[in-house]
Amino acid sequence: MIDLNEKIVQALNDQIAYESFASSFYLALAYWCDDQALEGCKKFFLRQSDEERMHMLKIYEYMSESGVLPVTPAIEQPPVKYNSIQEAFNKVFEQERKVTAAIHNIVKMSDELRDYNTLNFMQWYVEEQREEEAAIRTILDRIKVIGEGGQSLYYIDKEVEKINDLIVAAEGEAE
Ligand code: OFO
Repeated sequence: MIDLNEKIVQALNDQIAYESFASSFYLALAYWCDDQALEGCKKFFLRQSDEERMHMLKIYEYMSESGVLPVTPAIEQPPVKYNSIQEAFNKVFEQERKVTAAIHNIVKMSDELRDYNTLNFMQWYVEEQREEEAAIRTILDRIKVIGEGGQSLYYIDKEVEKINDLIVAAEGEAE
């Protein structure tokens, strides 16, 4: 059993809430995409929703292994509708930037408190966020290149599906 500082326990519980919200946020996005007939984007967001749940569960396990009872957060209502796919991905980027900032904050705190277990545990999240932000940046760049012509939504959806397939393949190789 590891002793966790109270501030770290609070920050980890907050992180559980952020990951839980991220999972619901992506689930809501997946079904907004379904409603817009954007099947590629739906796949991307469904996979992302599952990943965020897994991020959340990893923190439960870490806390539990450290002898701390994790707090299951209340469910916050994510947005239901967007005006465009561009707007949706911009919101996704904003959301991930917030999560990255929270993760970096735990890293900084654990370093200051010389909690090397938490510092080590959080490294995985630092890398995961870097990868997620990079994927979303790529999508936002493709959306810009494709522009707003007649069939742009069709091409955006295909591009997002391709990026999703690459992520799934890379995850398969990493296992
Ligand atoms: Fe993308 O939020 Fe988890 O870590």
